[in-house]
Amino acid sequence: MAAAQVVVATALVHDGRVLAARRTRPPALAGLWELPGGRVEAGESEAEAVVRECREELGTAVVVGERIATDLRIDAGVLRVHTARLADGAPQPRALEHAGLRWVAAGEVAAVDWVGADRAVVADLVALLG
Ligand code: DCM
Repeated sequence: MAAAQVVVATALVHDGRVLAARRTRPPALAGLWELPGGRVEAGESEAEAVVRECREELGTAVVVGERIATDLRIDAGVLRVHTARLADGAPQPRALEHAGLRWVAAGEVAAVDWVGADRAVVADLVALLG
């Protein structure tokens, strides 16, 4: 049996806030907020996937940090969260995938309407933001 598909999510931190992106699809997830990311492609490391997804979806260059939280089972496979910081360029919602972006402070993380998997990471994000 093939290994589970890995999906990376990016906890992109800047000035003490983490970036949340509002999904436009699929209908079940539209309007909910996520940590930007996507599927790791063949031959790609998780860190490389984080860099590529941030470039494609946000138009920004990032430096990847450590992995946080535990692996989360999702329909698509397994979700792994990596921290990152901005290297260059302000994030913009470039892809059709995101309707908006917001920078979320520690005290606001729990109140965000996260997609289900990302909701499980709330405590880790609060700890990360200090
Ligand atoms: N996904 C998620 N949380 C994220 C990023 C992705 O639950 N932070 C899920 C949504 C999709 C799958 O992973 O089911 C693939 O993501 P995408 O549709 O963005 O490629």
